[in-house]
Amino acid sequence: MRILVLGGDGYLGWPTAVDLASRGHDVAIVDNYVKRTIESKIGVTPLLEVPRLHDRSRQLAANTGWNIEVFIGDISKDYEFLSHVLNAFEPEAIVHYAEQPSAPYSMAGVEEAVFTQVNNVVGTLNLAFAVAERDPSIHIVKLGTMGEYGTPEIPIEEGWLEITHGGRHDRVLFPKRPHSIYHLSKVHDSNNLEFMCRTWGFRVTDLNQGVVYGHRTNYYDDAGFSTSFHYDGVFGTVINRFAVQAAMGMPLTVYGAGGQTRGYLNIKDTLECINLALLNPADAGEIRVFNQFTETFSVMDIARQVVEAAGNIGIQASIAHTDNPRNEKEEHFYEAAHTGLVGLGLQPHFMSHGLLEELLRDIQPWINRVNGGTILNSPTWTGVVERTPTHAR
Ligand code: NAD
Ligand code: USQ
Repeated sequence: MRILVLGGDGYLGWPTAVDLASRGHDVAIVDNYVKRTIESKIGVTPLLEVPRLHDRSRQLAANTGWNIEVFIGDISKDYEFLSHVLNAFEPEAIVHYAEQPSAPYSMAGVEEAVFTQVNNVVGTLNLAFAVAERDPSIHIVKLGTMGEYGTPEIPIEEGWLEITHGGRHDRVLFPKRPHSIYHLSKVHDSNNLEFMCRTWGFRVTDLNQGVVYGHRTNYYDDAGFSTSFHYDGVFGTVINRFAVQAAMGMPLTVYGAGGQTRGYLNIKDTLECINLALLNPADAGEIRVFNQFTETFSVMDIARQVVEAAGNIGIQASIAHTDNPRNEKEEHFYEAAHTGLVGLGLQPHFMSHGLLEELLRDIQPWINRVNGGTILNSPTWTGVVERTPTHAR
C-alpha cells in the first residue's frame, strides 16, 4: 500500500512510519517541526536527541534499505503544499497524527488555545478538502483521543450511542464532554469527519486512542529508530513521566487524589492498531470509530505499579501527591468499551508483563540528560496566565 503519515517527526509518527516501511509498504511522511518549535519556546527537550527527518530517513535506508520519503511543510497553514504532496505521492491511505497533542499546552493561555484549535481543526479540514480533490476513496486513519468523551456517569460506547427518544430510534455520535481545549479540538475533528463521510462518501477510521506509554518498538535497538520521548509536564504522558521520575530518584507526581482513570496502551500496540486499521479499511461513507486502548488504570494504580517495577530492578521509588494543576474529577465512574480492534485481531501487550521494567531499563542510561526543572512545569487550567502585555514586549 502507499501510505502517507502526517506528523512523522513525532513520538508516534516516526515509529509508525518505520513499522509500515518494515512491512513492505511505500511510506512518505509530512511534518513541519512545530513540536520542536514549541519545545524550544517553552524550554523542554526529549530524553534522547532526535535527528531531523531527512537524516533519520537516510540513516534508516543505510541500515535497512527501507525508504521513507520526507515532505516538510504545514498542513494547517499551507493547503497548496498538502495538495501537492497528495498529488505527488498518490497515497491509498493517510495516517493523520499531525496535531498539537498536549492538553496542558492548550490550557496555558489564549495564544496556546487558539493555536491548538486552529492548527488541529484547520489541518484536518485541509486534509479533507485535499482528499476530496485528489480521490475521496483514500482511507483516512485519524488519531482522535479517549479524552473526547471525558468521564461521563454512563458507560462509554465505541463512538456511537443507540438512542430511543419520543418513541423513535436513532444512532448518534456518543456525547462528548472533553477534558481540555486540546481534547475539544479532537471533538471538532470527529464532527467534521462524520460530516465528510455522510456528505462526500469518505472512508474514515477515527481512533480514539488512550494514553500511550513506552519507547521500545521492534526496531528500537538500531541507530535511527528511537523516537521523541518526553517526560516534562507539558508533552510527557503520565507513565513515561513516572518512569523517568523513578529512574532519577524523584517521588512520582500523582496529581491530587490520583483516582483519575483513563485507558492506556503500549506504543507497540499503537503500531499494531494502525496496521490493523489500514489492512481493514472503513467502507465508503463510513466513519468507523475504535476506542484504542488495552487497559484501564487510575493514576494511583499506575504509580504503585511503577514503584513495584522499579523495585524489581533495584530502584527504590516513592509517591508524592502534588497539587493538581488540572481541573478534572479525581474520583469518578469510568467504563469504556474497546472491542473493535480486538475483533480485528489485536493481541495486547499488557503493562504487568515486564513493560515497565523494560522502559525503566531503557531510560536509565539517558537519565543524566533529564532537565529536572521541567518536571513540574505544567500550566494550570485557570485560563489566566501572567504574561507581558503585547505593547510592552
Ligand atoms: P507529537 O507532537 O510527538 O507528534 C505530532 C507531530 O505532528 C509533531 O512532530 C508535529 O511537529 C507535527 N505537526 C503538528 N501540527 C502540524 C502541522 N500543522 N503540519 C505538519 N505537521 C504538524 O504527538 P504524538 O504524541 O506522537 O501524537 C500523535 C497524534 O496522536 C496526535 O494527533 C495526538 O493528539 C494523538 N494521540 C496521542 C496520544 C499519546 O499518548 N501520545 C494519545 C492519544 C492520541
Ligand atoms: N497525571 C498525574 N501526574 C503527572 C501527569 C499526569 O497525575 O505527573 C494525570 C493527569 O492529571 C491525568 C492523567 O494523569 O489525569 C493522564 O495525563 P496525561 O498527561 O498522561 O494524559 P492527557 O493529558 O490526557 O494526554 C495524553 C496525550 C494526548 C492524548 C491523551 C489520551 O498527551 O495527546 O490525546 O493522552 S486520553 O487521555 O485518553 O485522552
